[in-house]
Amino acid sequence: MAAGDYNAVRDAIRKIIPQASYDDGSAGPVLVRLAWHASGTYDKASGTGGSNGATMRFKLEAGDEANNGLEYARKYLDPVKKQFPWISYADLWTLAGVVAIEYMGGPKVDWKPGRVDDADVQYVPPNGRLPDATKGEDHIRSVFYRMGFNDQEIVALSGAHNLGRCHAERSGFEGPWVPMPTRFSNTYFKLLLRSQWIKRKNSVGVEQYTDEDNELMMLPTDMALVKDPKFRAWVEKYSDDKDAFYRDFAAAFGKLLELGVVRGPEGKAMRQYARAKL
Ligand code: DDH
Repeated sequence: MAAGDYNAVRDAIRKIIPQASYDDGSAGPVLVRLAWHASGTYDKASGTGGSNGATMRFKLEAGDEANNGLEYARKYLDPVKKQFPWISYADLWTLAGVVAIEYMGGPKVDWKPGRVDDADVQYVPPNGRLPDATKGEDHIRSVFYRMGFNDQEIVALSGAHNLGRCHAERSGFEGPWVPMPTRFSNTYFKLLLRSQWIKRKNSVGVEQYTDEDNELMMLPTDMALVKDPKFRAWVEKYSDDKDAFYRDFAAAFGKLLELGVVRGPEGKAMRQYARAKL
């Protein structure tokens, strides 16, 4: 297989998405979360964090409790890496998110290769940069503004909770947000606005919001999106206008994967050692 044949890599990723013995028969959602957590450590002010360097290869970052469960995503991608040893982990993890979104019926997200795995353990960003689901709108803003996102982009990105589920043993929360968690859609926004959400303790004693039947859930941070008037305006927009959501999600997710990726003239990412060193 020719080095640089990203279409062949995309095909191989599509093949590992159906996983009969895993969540809802699909590795798609956890692959999306891997791409997001690999990128969402970015800090605009210092230029540190982000997908370049694939620092989640190191225990120090993989062990951040926010990353619990992402070992499944990395494990599913191992055979793809073996098949295409020339692709960097940083490119593979981000590309897998993009392929999974499209596979599950979501929009096409622009993706560019060129990330490198040159970072060593000293480039691991501090634990705790990813959002904490027990918190509210101020916390959400401080985390996403740090990356360089605005309110509209925050809500668009949050629409990824149309996919997948929470696992008590990973995050303390449990259950899916929507009835079809392996189909990309704007149902999450519709449910946020239309359902009666009841605060309840789940099976491990953690407070979350559930529907009347206790089948679907919302995190405290999800509820903050309807409580805060500025966020809520975007939730209403994306609930009514699926095309706008798909377009804005694709733009914001594409931007997320590029955070901190500084490319040289040939498109290959360069680590800005002086700035990035923590
Ligand atoms: Fe999320 N997310 N997320 N999320 N997320 C969880 C699962 C998934 C927060 C907390 C959690 C985004 C934003 C936030 C996905 C994608 C994205 C879980 C459950 C928690 C907790 C983990 C587990 O138990 O396995 C919080 C807080 C925020 C926030 O914005 C404040 C964003 C921006 C994305 C994105 O992809 C752009 C996906 C997909 C999942 C489902 C994973 C799975 O295994 O299924």
